[in-house]
This record gives sequence, structure tokens and C-alpha cells, in this order.
Amino acid sequence: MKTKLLLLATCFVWLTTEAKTPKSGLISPQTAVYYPETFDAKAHLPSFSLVKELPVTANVPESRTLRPHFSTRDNKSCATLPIEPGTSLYGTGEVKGSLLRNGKTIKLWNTDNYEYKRDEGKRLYQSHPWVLGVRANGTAFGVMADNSWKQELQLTDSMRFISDGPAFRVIVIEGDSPQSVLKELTRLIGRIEMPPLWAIGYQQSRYSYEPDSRVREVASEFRNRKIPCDVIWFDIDYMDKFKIFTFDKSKFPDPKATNNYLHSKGFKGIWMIDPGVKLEEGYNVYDSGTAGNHWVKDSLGRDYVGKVWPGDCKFPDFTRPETQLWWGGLYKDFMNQNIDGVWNDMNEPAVFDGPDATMPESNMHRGGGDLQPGSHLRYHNVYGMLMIKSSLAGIKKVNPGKRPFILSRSGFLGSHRYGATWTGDNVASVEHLKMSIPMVLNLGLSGQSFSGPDIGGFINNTTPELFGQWIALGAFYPFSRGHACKDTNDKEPWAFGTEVENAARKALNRRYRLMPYFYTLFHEAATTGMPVMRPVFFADTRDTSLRSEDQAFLLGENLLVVPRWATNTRLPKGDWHSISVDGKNDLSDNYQPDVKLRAGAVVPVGKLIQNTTEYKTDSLTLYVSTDATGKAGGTLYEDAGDGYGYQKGDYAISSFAATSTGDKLVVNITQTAGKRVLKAKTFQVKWITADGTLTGKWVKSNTVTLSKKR
Ligand code: MIG
Repeated sequence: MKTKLLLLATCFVWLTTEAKTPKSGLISPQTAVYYPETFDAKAHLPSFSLVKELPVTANVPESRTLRPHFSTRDNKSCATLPIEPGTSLYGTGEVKGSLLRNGKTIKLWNTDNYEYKRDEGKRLYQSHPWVLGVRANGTAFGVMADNSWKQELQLTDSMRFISDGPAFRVIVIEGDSPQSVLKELTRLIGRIEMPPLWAIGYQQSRYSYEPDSRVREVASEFRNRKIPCDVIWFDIDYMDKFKIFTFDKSKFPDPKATNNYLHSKGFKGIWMIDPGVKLEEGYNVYDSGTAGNHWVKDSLGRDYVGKVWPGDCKFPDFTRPETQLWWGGLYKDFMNQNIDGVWNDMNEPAVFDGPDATMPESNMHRGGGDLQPGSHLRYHNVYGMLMIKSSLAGIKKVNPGKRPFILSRSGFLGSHRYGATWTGDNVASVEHLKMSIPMVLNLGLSGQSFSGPDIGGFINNTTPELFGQWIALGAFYPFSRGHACKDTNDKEPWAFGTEVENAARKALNRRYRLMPYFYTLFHEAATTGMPVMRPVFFADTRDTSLRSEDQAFLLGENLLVVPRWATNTRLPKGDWHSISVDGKNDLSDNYQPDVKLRAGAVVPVGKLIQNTTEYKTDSLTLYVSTDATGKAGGTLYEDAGDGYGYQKGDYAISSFAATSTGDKLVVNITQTAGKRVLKAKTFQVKWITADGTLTGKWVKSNTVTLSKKR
């Protein structure tokens, strides 16, 4: 204890006394931090990415050769690290293009990037100064520039962070596998919060479902057509003249009643809130924001005014603790309309008439608490992150017993702690359909496990063929939501004719049947940082032939998803048998991806439901594929699906252990963790082998035996 205190004290001195800034040190056995000579803590700390400042506990051993070289060039601060030959690079957050990042340049400057066209898509809505490297031998490392300032990341001849801000520190993680690096990264930057179960269901959005009667119609269609769905989304047109926290009384006369209607049909409602506040005296949000002096200032200290949807707007300065509180407080009346979740859009922030589609870099944020005052150049990339952090705190105050759900367009390394994300304004094209996979994968490799693109593509009309392919794939994204831009064709699952509607139903049936597995994966993401959707090379980190596979992907460790359109895929060695989770043949149409079960795995599959209010784990089918030694294992996480009881032990983890001897398969089911009292369950076992599938009877027991009949 004494040593700990001493170390903390030493660290404090190091950080605050410039002269004594350490050049490097270990903050854990895996992780080293490197400081440039001229490091100014006030210009960078507290870190936005790290959950907390960690004391240096030892010197960096000589054996660690991957170290940054700091330099200054043309007034910019650089950190350069070598790329050893044969190293595969990943991460870098929300980026366009392939999974493998070698050779890429990424601009870390959050940008409203319609069609991903601006700057050739080198920058999108989020910034993650983070690279995950996997060496030829399967060992791995991670490099983080702990820097929110505008910067560029080059992964060309070497790894180079080039920042417009002052010299920044660099954190380097070493690990014996990419998984171990990711675990350490998420130990440092935090993990996603366990979402409410309903947020893992399919969600339907459009810009915009209006008026109220159209919302009800869409919701009813899902139920009438027996297509599973959990959430209907409300885009900006529900607002009165785009004024946030207001409702257009002619289109949505009683938002509470609208939400209640959705609830009565097993849906949740998610409503949009943007950061820009309409400059209009008499409008309560504007008036209280002005009274509290909450607005971002221009370089001369005047309230900055920029145009967004409502016309002239002012923007909350989320670096101020007072502003965070005020903003959070705005959610009280809003959430009390029985709103379930919140969509924070335009928070790069996007400004229609601002330079480079945002506010001037010289705008001023006043900070407060631990945060120093600083320019927009410093705080731009964390504007959205601070916004959703403030939203989250406010929402939690209104509904302390419920798990919140926020979807944010903008983000920064670490913002996954506050909400989920989607990949912004994509296009209804095959290119964007395919690209969505590496995008979600690299977000997962950057700490954000809960993401997905607009299924069907946001911009332009979607053809039936494209929609069929996209919804069939989209059933496997961590965040699974269909969305469509104004003036595009209807993109609900039934809008493309019977064949595609059937494919959409099949796809979503598969997702809902796999809900026990999905929910378990979210628990894993929340506790270990392992993404829900993972790159194929995770199955065998030494097999370098898998390193650029980004058509197929893994769901957790046990399922491999191969899209129907995928060609020349590189799949992991070993037995991976195709499974059908919804009826006899999941592949009866031309859309559904092939889902393969790892030899050695047990995956729990539930009954078909239309939404998660019907979710039960009382009867499960266990899909079992034994490995060469005749063994297979798996787990199931269960809790109340909402609320925080799980943090006090009201959860259960069950483990499935299967052993085959000759023609016999025995599966033992035991509760291995949690205080939740489980009712006896009924199990059915499907034993997937090279010769086909063997299905056992439903039994109510913790041991299930199945014999091959001869
Ligand atoms: O300037 O709210 O990316 O999903 O439908 C467009 C309308 C503003 C951008 C989001 C999109 C949303 C749209 N928004």
C-alpha cells in the first residue's frame, strides 16, 4: 500500500513538474508510456481515452524495441514508430476501405462525410488514434497516441502520428496475441456497458417516419408480417422546426401516447437529439443555455453562431462541467415522454456554413474541472464524445433503474463507454455493403464493439437484390438497424416484394434465434473487450493467410459467417460445419450467409420470438460440434435484460461441456457464476458432424445424452 501511494505521488510530481517529466515508464507489465521531451501535461491531460491516469511502476525494459521517436516538423508534432516487415496493421477506428490498414493514411478529424466522399473518405465521423499490429509470428502490439488534437495517422513506410497540436505522449501495448492486446487496451480505455437486451434486437429507422400514424403503421406491419423487430426510430422531423427537445404538435400530438403504443406492441422508441440549439429568444432551451452561458465561443469570446437544420444555432460547450449538467438536465421531460433511447446525430459537430463543414478551429472551449480551456483544434474530436457523456449522465438520472441506450455519430477512442455507433451516411451500393464488414471489424478492434452501418444503404434507392443481401448480412451486425435517407424508396423489409421479404424474415429469425449467443457475446464485450464481431484471423493468429480476410467474419469465437456473395475467402483451418438455426435449411434462398460452427464449440439457440419482450431461455437448443478429442464447450450469460441487478449478482453464467465417445454424446450443463436462480430448462441437442446433424429429444435435465442409431 505504502509503495502504491509513493508511486502515485511520484507520478503526480512527474506529470506536473515539466522538468521531471519521465521519458518513459511501464504502467503495467504489458504497457509502456513514452513522453516527448517537451510534454506539457496541461495541453493533454486528463486523457479522454484512458479511464484513469495510471502510475508508472517500472522502467521500460531494454528488450522492448517498439518505441516512438518524437520530432517536430513544420510546426507539427510527430511520433514515429517502425513497422517491422510482415506486420499486419488494424484498428484506426472508423475508417473506409479494407480491414488491413497497411499503406493507409487516416485523418483524425471528425467529419460529417456524406457518401464518405469528402477527402476521399480519409476521415469519417470518428477518430481513433490507435493501431493494432499483428506480427508475422502472431504476437501483437498496440500503439495509441493519447492526443485529441487534430492529427493524421500514416501507416506507410512507418507508423507516424502527425499532430497540429503540441507534443503528445504515446502508449505502447505488447501482447502474445491480438486478443491480449485488445484486452489490455480495453482495460485502459474501458469497455462498453452491458446494453439493454432490446438494443440487440433488429431496429427500423427512416429519415423520417412521420407523422405518428406512419410510425404506428410501420410497427404494425412488422407484427402482421411476423418479421421480428424491437425498435422504431424517430428522426429530426418529429421536432418543431428542428428545435431539439420539442415536438411538432401537428405531426406528433402526443409523443408519450406514441411511445406507449409502441410499447404495447413490444417495441421501443428512440428519438433524435442534435447538439445545435436554434437561436431564438423565447425557446426554453435557447434561453436557459444563454442564461447559463453554455455556448461555445468564437476566437473573440462571442457566442459562436453556425447554421444547422434549424437555421442559426449556438452550440453547447460540453467541456464545461456546468454545461454537461445543464445538457443532461434537458433530458428529464424528454425521457418522461416514455422515450427508451436517444440518437445523438450531427455531433462532429456538423455546421452547414462553417469552414470544412464544422466550426472554426479557433473557436474557444472554456473547460472547467480538470479540463483546461482550449481551442476547437484541441477539442473538436471529443465534442461528440463529451456530448454523449453528458446525455448519458442526464438519461441515467431520469431512469436510474434502466440501462440507457445512446447512438452517436461522432466519437473518439474511448467513446464506446457512453454509447453505440453507426457508420454514418453510407450509400446503397455493393461497395458500401462489402465495406461495412471491415468498418465494423476495425471499430471492434478499436474498443467499439457496438456498431453497424445503415442496413440497405442510406443514400440513393436500394434495389431488391441489394436489400436482400444487406438485410441477410445485417442480421449479424452487433448493431442491426435499417435506415434510409429522405427521398429514397421505402426500405422496410417488405418493400421489395415477397422473395426479399421472405429473405428478410429468415435473416431476422436467425438473429433472434441466436439471441442467447448474441447476448452472451455482448456480456463478453462488456467484461473483456473482445468484440462481438471479430476478424477471421482471430481464429488462428499465426495463420498469416487469414490476415486480410474481410468478407467472412467471426461472431464471437464459435461462429463463422460467410456472406453469400463472398469470393475467394480465406477461412481458418479445422472443421467448421454449416448450421441452420431457423428451420431445416437456412440457405434455402440466395441471400443468407453461411453460418459455420467451430469444432469444439457449443452454441445456445433460442425459440423464435418477434421481439425481445418475448425472450426466454427456458428451452434452448444446443448446437454442438466436437473437436478431434471429442470435446466441445460453450457458455450462456443471462440476466434480467435491463436494469443493474446484474451488477449485484443477479445474473447467471452456465457452461456447456460436451464429450463424445463413439456414437454417444453427453452434454453437461452447470451454472458456473452468478446468483440468479435459474428455473429448470428444457434442452435439445443438435450434434453437428461431417455426416450431418443428429437431433436429440427435448429433455429437462442438466445432462443430455444423445446416441447415434445404427
Ligand atoms: O444532415 O437527421 O447521418 O442518419 O437521417 C443530415 C437526418 C442529418 C444525418 C444522419 C442521418 C440522419 C440525418 N442526419
